[in-house]
Amino acid sequence: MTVELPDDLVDALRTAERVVVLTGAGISAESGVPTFREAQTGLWKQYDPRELATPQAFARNPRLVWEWYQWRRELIDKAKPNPAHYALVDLEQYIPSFLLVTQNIDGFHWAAGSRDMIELHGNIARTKCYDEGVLVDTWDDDIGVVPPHCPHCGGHLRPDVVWFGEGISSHLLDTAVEATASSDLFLCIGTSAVVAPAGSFPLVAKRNGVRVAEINPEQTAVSMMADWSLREKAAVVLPALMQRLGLSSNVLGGTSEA
Ligand code: BV8
Repeated sequence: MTVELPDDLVDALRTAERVVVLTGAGISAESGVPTFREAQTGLWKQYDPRELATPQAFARNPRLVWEWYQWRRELIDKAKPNPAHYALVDLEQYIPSFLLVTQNIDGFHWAAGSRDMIELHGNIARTKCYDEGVLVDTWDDDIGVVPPHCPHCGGHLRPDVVWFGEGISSHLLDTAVEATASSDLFLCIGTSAVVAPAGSFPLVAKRNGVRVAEINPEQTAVSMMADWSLREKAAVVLPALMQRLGLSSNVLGGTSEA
């Protein structure tokens, strides 16, 4: 599929020294993982993710929230990174100073090979004790105890993700904001930008005179402020951008589902 790429965006990428990329659920859409906007399926159809991804929901019904994350883990385990994830690995190797900030908890960027990255909202593959906050790798998986209990203190285990209403590590936040403010170019990919504080990063870029490119099939609040707004899927645009830059090694390793 051919896609129109603005020459000045390609030139900006060619000459950029420092690039920051923000990704959201949309970059994993072509891996088959539903975004937060899309209606959930099956049993979970009746729930709004933002109602389940909260400490209050877990306090009210820990079993329901734990099982929702188990369902999502199974979805993610069956899926894999797509060409958009691999294209960002190419870009990381091409740009002198690069930082990927993802809102996603699916681990696909790391699996694709990204390393200069921040998982702002945690990672669904990690589990921690709700009470102690420490990561837990193994626990008694005796059937019927859902959520499982922490082997140290007996409290509930929970996914190591940031729920709505929970704070984000100030170190990660400061790193993301400082990198954004001092970058030459900010790419905003597959996010509705409605969730704070990540959704405000494009504005941080603009306020610091950094040009912003958005890749999203739909218009978002970022679209009006973006210097380029590419209304297209990430797994189509990113590989095409990399090929214009003469980079396409990793992309061939990606899936061909785009
Ligand atoms: C914080 C982990 C300080 C969990 C996530 C009132 C009370 C309390 C809090 C608030 C409040 N009002 C605002 C807040 C702050 C709150 C917030 O933003 N709420 C929202 C609902 C308004 N934020 C927080 O609480 C954050 N912490 O602010 O701390 C604080 C503390 C206490 C009280 C106040 C403030 C923590 C936020 C982290 C939440 N955890 N994930 C989990 O996943 O289970 S966020 C979660 O939702 C996802 O990780 C994801 O990041 C986010 C959804 O956003 P997107 O990634 O953009 O996904 P979405 O589906 O929305 O959009 C997908 C886009 O992709 C679409 O635009 C679509 O067009 C596009 N797309 C589709 N296909 C493609 C594509 N693009 C490209 N290619 C394609 N093929």
